[in-house]
Amino acid sequence: MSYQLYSAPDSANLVIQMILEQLDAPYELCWLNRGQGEHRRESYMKLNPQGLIPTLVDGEHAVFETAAIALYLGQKYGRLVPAADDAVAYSRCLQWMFYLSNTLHADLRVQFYSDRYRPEGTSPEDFLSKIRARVFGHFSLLNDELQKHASGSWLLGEELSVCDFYLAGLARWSALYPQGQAIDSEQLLSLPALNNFLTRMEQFPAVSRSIADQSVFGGLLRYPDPPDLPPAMITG
Ligand SMILES: N[C@@H](CCC(=O)N[C@@H](CS)C(=O)NCC(=O)O)C(=O)O
Repeated sequence: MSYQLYSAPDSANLVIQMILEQLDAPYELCWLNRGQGEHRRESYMKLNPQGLIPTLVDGEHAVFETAAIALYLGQKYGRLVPAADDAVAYSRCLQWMFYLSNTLHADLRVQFYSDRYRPEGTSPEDFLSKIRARVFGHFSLLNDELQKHASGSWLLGEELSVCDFYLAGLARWSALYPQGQAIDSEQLLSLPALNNFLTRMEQFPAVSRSIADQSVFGGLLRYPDPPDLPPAMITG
């Protein structure tokens, strides 16, 4: 039976789609029109009470939060997540998934939707510039971690994991959104291990196929291009 992945173009569902592709798992994309507020409709909020995208439906079971969905799939297939009885390796995976989710992704949401978070009286440019610097700091920390491993390896070391697909998506969006005011690609790619990591991630068919499904006809992870769609379909 196919999983149903509730999605919007170039939204966090992209991470899950890349993982489903890498696992060769059957799925269908259920597109929500963000411009028309379909993610806030009662029927969808029964699946995801936050009204956020993505949600994965597996038969009777619905899971939300990108990191939780990724871990669920990895555990179900016994791939891309270390076995839970290897406590050390599993804790490393959780450590980076939490960091990606509750530090990097959480701050990226402030970058994407800065008007929702900006304190009254603060200049929009100053606020955005501070949050971009914070986000860049998180990527620097991840670059340091990647640099600790042998070249050709991944965030957890030798084994490719769900963390890598999450990091790839976050790096893509950080240099794209908000459009025209995101982190400069050159600055991001000045982090050498991150640049090398993204170059290698772009080679996975799971990555290129999934990004193409977002109506993206140009750059994938490094120097990313936005979907070729009206802005209302791809912004908050
Ligand atoms: N912590 C959530 C964040 C998901 C998220 O930010 N989704 C965005 C799309 S990328 C969204 O639904 N935005 C609509 C909104 O915030 O109103 C997760 O990881 O699932």
